[in-house]
Amino acid sequence: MKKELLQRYFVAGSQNFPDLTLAEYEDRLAVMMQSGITAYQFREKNPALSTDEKQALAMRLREKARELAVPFIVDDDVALAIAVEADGVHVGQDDMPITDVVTQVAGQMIVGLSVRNKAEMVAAQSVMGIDYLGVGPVFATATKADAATPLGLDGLTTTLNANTKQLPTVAIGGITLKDLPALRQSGVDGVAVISLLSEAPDVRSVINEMKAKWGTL
Ligand code: 3NM
Repeated sequence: MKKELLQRYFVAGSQNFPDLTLAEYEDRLAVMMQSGITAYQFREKNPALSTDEKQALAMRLREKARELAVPFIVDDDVALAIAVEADGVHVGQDDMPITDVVTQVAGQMIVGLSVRNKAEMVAAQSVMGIDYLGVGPVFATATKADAATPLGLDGLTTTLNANTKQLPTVAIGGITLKDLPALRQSGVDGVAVISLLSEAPDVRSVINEMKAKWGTL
């Protein structure tokens, strides 16, 4: 996996765009994919969608992502990731066990795992087949109801220091534009965000700011 794809990783479902119709949400995502997000994670948690509607949405977004050459990663659902021929799947510590995930799909698609602290980072080092690690929440976030205690920048550094295999890493949780220089300095390969982009009045300009603040790699 190219670690550059973690630079501007947009995570979202239609629940993060309560003011948009589903069609408008799909159009907004397409704009983001054209404007420089480097990966998209399908994290659909809208209770109004049936299982079939969710799969159909995943399929449409997957096709759009393919057309625009943006990696399409499915959150917490290996079966859906396989069904829509996703580029990857991402799981948290409380989702399907990472060992089961790598058994099913490692080598065929990107495998991402969330780690919330140093102990989880240490444990992740002994699992073969993980392609990247999400680390967070770095800052307090209102977007994920059950997010763990924020690491802060010091906690992030401590956690990254335990990444002895030097797997690619992406920071997540409460990230805003002003945090980017410090996060770049921490050594993470990129930032995963929801509200920074889902609540942006002008997504193109925020993505351009993200590019400018991260610099060219
Ligand atoms: N996962 P925002 S924090 C989806 O810590 C998610 O694993 C987290 O949203 C984790 O950028 C989070 O709006 C929410 O804070 C990120």
